[in-house]
Amino acid sequence: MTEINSVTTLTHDGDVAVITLNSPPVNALSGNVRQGLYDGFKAAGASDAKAIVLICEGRTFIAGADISEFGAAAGTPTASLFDVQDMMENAKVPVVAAIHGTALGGGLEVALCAHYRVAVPSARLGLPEVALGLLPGAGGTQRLPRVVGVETALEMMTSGRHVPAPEAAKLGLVDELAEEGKLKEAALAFANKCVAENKPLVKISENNTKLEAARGKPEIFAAFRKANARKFRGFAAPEANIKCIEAAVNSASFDEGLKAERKLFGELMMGSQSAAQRYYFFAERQAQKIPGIADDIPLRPIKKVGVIGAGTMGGGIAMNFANVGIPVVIVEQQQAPLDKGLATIRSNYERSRTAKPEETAKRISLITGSLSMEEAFADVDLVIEAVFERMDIKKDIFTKLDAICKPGAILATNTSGLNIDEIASVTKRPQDVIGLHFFSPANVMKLLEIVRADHTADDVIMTSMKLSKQIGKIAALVGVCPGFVGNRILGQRQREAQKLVLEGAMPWDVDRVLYDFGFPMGPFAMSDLAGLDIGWVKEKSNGETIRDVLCEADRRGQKTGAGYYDYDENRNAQPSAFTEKVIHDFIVKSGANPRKIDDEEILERCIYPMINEAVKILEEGKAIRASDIDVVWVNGYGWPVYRGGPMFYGDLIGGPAVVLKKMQEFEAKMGDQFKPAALLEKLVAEGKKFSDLKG
Ligand code: 3H9
Repeated sequence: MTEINSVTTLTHDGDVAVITLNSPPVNALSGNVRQGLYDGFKAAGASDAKAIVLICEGRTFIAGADISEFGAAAGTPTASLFDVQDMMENAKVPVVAAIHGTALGGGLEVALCAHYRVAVPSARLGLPEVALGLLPGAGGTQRLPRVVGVETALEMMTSGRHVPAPEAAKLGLVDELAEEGKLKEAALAFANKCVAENKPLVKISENNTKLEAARGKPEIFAAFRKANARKFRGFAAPEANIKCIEAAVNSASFDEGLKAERKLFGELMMGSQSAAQRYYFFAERQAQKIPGIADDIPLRPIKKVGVIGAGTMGGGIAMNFANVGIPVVIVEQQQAPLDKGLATIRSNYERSRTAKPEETAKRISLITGSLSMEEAFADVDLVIEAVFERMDIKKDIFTKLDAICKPGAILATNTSGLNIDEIASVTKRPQDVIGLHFFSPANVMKLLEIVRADHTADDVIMTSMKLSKQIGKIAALVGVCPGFVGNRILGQRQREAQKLVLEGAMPWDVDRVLYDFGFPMGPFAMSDLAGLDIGWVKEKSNGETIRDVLCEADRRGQKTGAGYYDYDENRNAQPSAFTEKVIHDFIVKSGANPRKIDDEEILERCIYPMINEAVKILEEGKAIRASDIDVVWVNGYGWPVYRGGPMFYGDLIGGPAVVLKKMQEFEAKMGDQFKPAALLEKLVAEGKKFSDLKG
């Protein structure tokens, strides 16, 4: 065995040279890895090997370029990725990439420079750069369509989807599927076969057949853009990816296409969107790390889950666990709501069709119902209460759970704002009590706020964090305070949106500004969708608010064909003269003069107080770090990921000094609600950024 460098070895197995990469955690293409590959291929090429296999150790094949190197100061000069690819593609003997885990981004781009690819069925291949606000910058945009065709390349590159190896084999990306656990043997056998059969050294860059099929057909691209316009709205990277594939089709040569790719890659890399998306990639992973709790702390096994409440929330929560094979028992007080809840779960599964019918049936069978907490919860490892938001009811439930559940069971509440310390206080085991705040619909929404109460044990927190990953959620650990992190910040935006309307802006002006910022919809459109009558009581309504008047006129949102907006039969929204008059009358009645409010003020009034509130949350220790706040807002509230989250955005627009100045200006004009956080002033005094709040 020759040690090429600290992450690369070269061995020989008969006629085959084997280059093995081992750079945990994911064999990303750091300078060291690139140099190891370059030197490894050089040494293998200089040996008398008749074929070369590239294989990786650890959990995965190369998962891409090393994202942490992007934008960082250049270190010691090393071989570039292009040098490595050149060496592979132009090797004089067949090169076989042996793929397990994931071959992503630059990893797949390396594999596409091998002459052949062998993969285990569990492997996944893809070009997910779009999710980082980028495009494949190492020839992937030119090679992928040459293998899979233009339409598939468009879909793969703009979605970033990780394609399972069996599908990749059908697409021509993988030449042979190996038996699971026998990758090396299969790759060696394939390499020997190449030698024995004198197989050609396939260079993808030289095969234009699939591109020619799309030449002179601009309608392919036009149709793709049109079909995905909504999905791509606001993002720069999908369009740049499409342009690269167009360049592949229309360029006179591979190299000319590569030049277009280089140029567009550089533009994206320098832009703020990719900076935000790359930041966000690490933010999500950082959120899993809890200072003061070891990552390898022994976890509590969660083999069975109980849920209290078969409503929309309880049902959605239960589905998350059944989806990963964990049995769930739901308890309700009455048979009728239990039956209704279970029926809703069944129909949700049948409607969503995300799994094969037999898998769907299995998931449904994992969710059972009961009318008795005593019977259902004696052996559960985790119970999640999802009932009506009333402290007395919750306390009653937790008193019972304390008596029923086995020692060590985690007792969780899904409250979206009640004091969890108070709930825990009725039990003799407050260390086992935690908040698991799911967002509605709980089987769909990615965010999970994990709420640490005063006495919550470390292993309960870590078990919840790991469990959230298992059920496909993105979690952030927050502290007990009204609204926790997400809703507390939302409260600021909602308040300002309402106030702006009472000063002269129309709901559709506010909505448009926030929509253009990148939110999926503004607060008034959102109210119409959810129903204006949530929490509205007809008998008590006395026209005190705009909402009261709209509901009294039976304008209760989309479901009644009117709310803040008028809706046609296809639920298309139109500004409403009725609403405009209601607002006008309110302003006149208050004795104020409506004023023209420009878009800039709308945005600043909605966004700056959110940033200020986030800083207050950090000041009070209710979130660990600034980036956790961004994880909450991107995942749970539709903050556009290409703007990173409220904290990243705060730095992008000039940092704490700019936000402080604006808050002071608003405070002087409009009072206490805009009082700057003390920590905001401290950050400015110390010349720090929001991103410096790292916990
Ligand atoms: C690219 O390739 C550009 C090229 O086209 C052109 C170049 C010229 N770099 O997610 P996990 C870390 S762009 C650096 O928790 P999993 C991650 O931060 C890249 N670090 O594990 C974490 O660190 P820590 C295209 C990376 O099993 C640890 O590895 N590729 C990278 O749930 C474990 O990660 C991608 O976009 C990286 N590329 O999922 C793939 N990847 O433990 C990005 C991971 O300190 N990666 N880390 O927190 C992924 O999608 C997932 O990490 C993967 C594993 C599916 C691989």
